[in-house]
Amino acid sequence: MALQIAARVSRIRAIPCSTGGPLTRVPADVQSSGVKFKHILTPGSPQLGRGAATSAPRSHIYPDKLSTTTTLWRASRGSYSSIPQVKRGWLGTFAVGTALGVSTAVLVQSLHTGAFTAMALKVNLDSAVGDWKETKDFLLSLSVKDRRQYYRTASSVALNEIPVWTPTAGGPEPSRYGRNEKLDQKISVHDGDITKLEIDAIVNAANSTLLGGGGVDGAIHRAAGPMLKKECASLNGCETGEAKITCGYGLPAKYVIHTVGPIARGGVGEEQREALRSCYRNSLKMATENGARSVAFPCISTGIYGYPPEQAVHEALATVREYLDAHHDKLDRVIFCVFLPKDKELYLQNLPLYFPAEATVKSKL
Ligand code: AR6
Repeated sequence: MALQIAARVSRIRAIPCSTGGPLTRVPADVQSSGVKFKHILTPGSPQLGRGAATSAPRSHIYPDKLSTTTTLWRASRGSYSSIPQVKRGWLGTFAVGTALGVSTAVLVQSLHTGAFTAMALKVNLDSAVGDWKETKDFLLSLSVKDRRQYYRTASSVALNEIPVWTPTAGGPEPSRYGRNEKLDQKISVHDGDITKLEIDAIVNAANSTLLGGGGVDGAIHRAAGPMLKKECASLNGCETGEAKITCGYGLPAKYVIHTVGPIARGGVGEEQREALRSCYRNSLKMATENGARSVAFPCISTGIYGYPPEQAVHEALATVREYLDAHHDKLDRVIFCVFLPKDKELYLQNLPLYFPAEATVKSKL
């Protein structure tokens, strides 16, 4: 089959080029199928200039530079737009397939890839117009490299740029946990904007409507673009302590895990403590159930919801430590993303209590 295609493609190449225009090199039967090979950039197509790894070949793609198989493969990766507009693209794929004597299986495959190429042309993460499910399926099918061209931010921070925790001596208080060097390698404290992290999942400190708000929630929705709210609207809200997952859309993070922290303006009791622990536990569970191996948390509830940060840090660290003890094989990294200098200080001060330098208890790993 590959040989058949190669033979047909070489027939295309063998036609003398009389006028120099790209389509003059394509035989009449292929031209009449409606297939154009020239790259088409439509409004809402991914921005050029970003995602250097995939943007270079985006213009002037002619058949004499691509074999049919690589055209289909590239289309299936969603990275190149070498097949034309939505309607003509699918019909064209059929017509070319027939002309080339390609099997039904390949035609079905090419229809699928044609659909994804059409999707690549349609994706506009600045607009709320369009089907969030299609957009989500498309974005989740891409590799990180291919997804970069859809980021709505000019700067992002990759996982390998975030250092892991190096245990320090800590204060006089003894740790209840043992030294576990493998777990230390899975912990980071990062100060900065969570919306910039190019990791599998970031956690959102949302409210029970899941329809956006202020603080980190507002920042995540602004950075992801309006499709995020459309998907959130389909989730029927979220209870305090629970977690729900969506696509990250225009964010460098693949997923957003939305959790609702307890409101603690009236003080912290066991109910608030347990709810905050549930936020961390359920978010990690949601991550592992969806194959997300790197997760970043903001300091849930410690802003608008008024949970004292010096108390919240203990619930966060204890829950993550216990989850990692039980599920160390399912996660590569948990990042505490701190936004305020005092939160960074709190995490660095308290991490030795939960991820200590000394082996006081025998490691389970
Ligand atoms: N990156 C990382 N952390 C951030 C960012 C950011 N871009 N922006 C703020 N923070 P808050 P809550 C930190 O108020 O207390 C919303 O309206 C911030 O410094 O965002 O759980 C929701 O819709 C603080 O440490 O969340 C809810 O109605 C932490 O994020 C309500 O606020 C959490 O502060 C939730 O309140």
